[in-house]
Amino acid sequence: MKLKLALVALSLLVVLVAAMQISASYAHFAETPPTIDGVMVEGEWGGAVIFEKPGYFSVHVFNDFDYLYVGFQAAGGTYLPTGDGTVGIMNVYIWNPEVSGQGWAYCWINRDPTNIYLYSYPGRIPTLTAAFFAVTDTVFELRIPLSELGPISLGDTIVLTFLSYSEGLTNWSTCWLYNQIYTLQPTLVSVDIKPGSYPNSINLGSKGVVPVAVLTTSEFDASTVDPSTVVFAGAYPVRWVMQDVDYDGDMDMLFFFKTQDLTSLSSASTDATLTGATYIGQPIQGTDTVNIVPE
Ligand SMILES: [Ca+2]
Ligand SMILES: [Ca+2]
Ligand SMILES: [Ca+2]
Repeated sequence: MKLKLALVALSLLVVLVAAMQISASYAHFAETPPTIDGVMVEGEWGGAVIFEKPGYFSVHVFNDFDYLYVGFQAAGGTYLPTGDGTVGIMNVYIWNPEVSGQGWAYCWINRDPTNIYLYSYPGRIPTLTAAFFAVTDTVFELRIPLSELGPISLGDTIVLTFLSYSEGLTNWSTCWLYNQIYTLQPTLVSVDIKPGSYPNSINLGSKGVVPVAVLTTSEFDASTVDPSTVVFAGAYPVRWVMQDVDYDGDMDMLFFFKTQDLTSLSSASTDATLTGATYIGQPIQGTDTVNIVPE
């Protein structure tokens, strides 16, 4: 029965998703993973993006290099749209739009914390290794390995769909459905330290500047980077310019950093990382090798 209901819900979902307007949002990288224990405590989900369906629920979402984290809090003490006293069912679909029929994570929740299912597609088998708890009927926390979402990289988008209905529901117009797009953080960008030169030798005793380029590629437009957010090896840029540093016909963003400001580099460093964000708040990160030479 549960399986049948879930299947009905899924086919309904496919129809409804096509008709829904999906809004995009961006979040921060999870520096500290939340504790997956079904209790959302102050600060634990700091930095996550919050998706809200007012009067129904709020969802916190963020990720790190390995996992997607979802924290769900029902607003009215129930998943149900009608409050009709029957068992409330909550389906959460987390899917990778790049693949069809696979790379889905799916969980089925009702108010009985022992009656929770977590699946991946294809096959609807409980293969997910995500830790998962729901200790009340209004909160759950979820951790899903990105590797279970099929081929996906940081910077790609996934879709989260929340579907709530009553067990035994026959009138599907009373269920509710909520979609959100989430972009996995950060977007990895191509960085070239000392464009045109290799190895990227840096003398930490130098009084000069180190040029570092964020390259424009078919996937990323370097002109979208907000220079005021850029940090490289502990340093803020002292100036920047749009320039085609790799002579491939598109403009790259070239930053200059005072060598003396590169405080996170030492004689043992073999690479250096640039972080920042685009003007719409999408975090970016890129790394290149360095060759630290004696002062
Ligand atoms: Ca927790
Ligand atoms: Ca270089
Ligand atoms: Ca270029």
